[in-house]
Amino acid sequence: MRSTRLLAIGCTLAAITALLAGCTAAPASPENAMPRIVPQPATVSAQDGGRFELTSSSRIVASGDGGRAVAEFLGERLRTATGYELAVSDGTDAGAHDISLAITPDGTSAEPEAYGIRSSTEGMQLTAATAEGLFRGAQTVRQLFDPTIEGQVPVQQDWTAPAVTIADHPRFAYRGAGLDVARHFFSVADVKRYIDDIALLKINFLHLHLTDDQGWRIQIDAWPKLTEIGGTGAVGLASGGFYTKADYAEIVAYAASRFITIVPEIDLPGHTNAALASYPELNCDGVAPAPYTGIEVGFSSLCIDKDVTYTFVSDVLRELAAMTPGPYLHLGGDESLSTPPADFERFIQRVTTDAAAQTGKTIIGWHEMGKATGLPAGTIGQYWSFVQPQEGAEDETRTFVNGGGKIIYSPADVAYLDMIYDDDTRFGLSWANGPTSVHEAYMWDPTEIVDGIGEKDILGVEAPIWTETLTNMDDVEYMAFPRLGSIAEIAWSPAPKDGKRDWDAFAPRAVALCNRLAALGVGFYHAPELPWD
Ligand code: TNX
Repeated sequence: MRSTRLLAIGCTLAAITALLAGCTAAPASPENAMPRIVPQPATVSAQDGGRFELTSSSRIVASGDGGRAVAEFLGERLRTATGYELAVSDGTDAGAHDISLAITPDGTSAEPEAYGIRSSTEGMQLTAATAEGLFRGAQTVRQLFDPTIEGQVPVQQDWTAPAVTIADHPRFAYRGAGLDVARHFFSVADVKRYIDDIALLKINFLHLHLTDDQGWRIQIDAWPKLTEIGGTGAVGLASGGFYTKADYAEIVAYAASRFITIVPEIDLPGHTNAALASYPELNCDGVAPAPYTGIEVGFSSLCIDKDVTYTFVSDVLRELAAMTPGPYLHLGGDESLSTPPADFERFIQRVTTDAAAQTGKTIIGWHEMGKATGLPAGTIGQYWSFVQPQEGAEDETRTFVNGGGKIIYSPADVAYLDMIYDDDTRFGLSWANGPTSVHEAYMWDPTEIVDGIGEKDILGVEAPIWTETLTNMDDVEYMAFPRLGSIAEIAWSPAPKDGKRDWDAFAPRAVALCNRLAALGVGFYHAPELPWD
């Protein structure tokens, strides 16, 4: 009785508001039913008819190699808030209230991450040619339901999804998030938490910045003091830490369960104070510097003319490659401001063609690596200059493409998640053209940065998060969200029509993302430019 009356008052108020606004309430149209998904799928069409409904007897029905694991993942996400059992079963006999996940090889394996969804009163069907495609599609399935479905306690409400047909695939093969575990150390549990966060946005690479002046975070058996000495500190008074090989394997495996590949970075030849402090013989003068706990960059360098430098690099890269199943090793190469330019070029050329080449991995380097000639064909450049390139950045970036490689775009003024949002942000840096709003993080396109580098030359987009000022995962999540949503959409969704990105279409979806993060217990920045509901 009471709720009917409240409903009646609510309807009357809505009618009065509509009258005052000089218009009548819009009829329910397919448009109104559009689900709010980040990143926006390639095509979504709303269908007539009723909504798909989950009930207490709904099942998740899986078929195909690897389908069951994705079904378990989805079930785990949806069980707590619904309070439903959502039993996973093998087969194809799904009913009208079941979600079916099917791997159906269709000969189009050229696009392994593509998937399709049909949802209606007849059931919800997710199909893909690979388990990976199914997993990406499962992130969309989550977002077809109200954000509260991600809640950590049971919630009493109906759980329905709009009737839609979705066909989706990524624009770029590489959609990355970067995490600096060197300035501050993040535990295995922290990294797993971030992996879960980024998986929702269909991110498929996690770049771990494992070494820097302040810390060396990965066990290397041939050089144990790297972690014994170089792993102990961090920025300021924070304590350090490092990953044993078992820890690293655990991270790699957890990421793989979310179809995310780890890209390890050993930053060379600058950003190496932690290594230099661990082994005096790596220094030109044979004297180990003190550990570093500040946040300056550009003061350290390996000794380019010593043979031991190359033994060191070769041992580190060999061990790192052996523990990394993914195709890439990142060798850094940025801000080597205290390495004389000729020495820098000689070092990069020697290391990339010898020790790194011997690992069999594809090398990624920050775009300054493009100063060196003779990079192995196919070396990938990661661009960190601005949307308006700084001097030299364009030529350096083109070097990789001229050598048959591709580019990952991480323009610092729009894609660095450690930049402050506004002047009140309580941590973060501002060197990359000041604050970076969610809007700025969204309104750019990787094809518009370096002349001559177009869609086919671009491997993808990555949003790094540097941790000079970020000490824990709450800080990291606050800086990442919702801006990582902006970046993920640039990386996954089709190129904007006529080159124009539609902020007004994105903004309500960013709000839905934040609501979902809130239900998940993930922190985010309450951006004033978003249309909060
Ligand atoms: C630049 S640009 C860096 C990092 C810092 C970051 C802080 C580049 C590849 N490196 O060393 O942590 O700025 O925003």
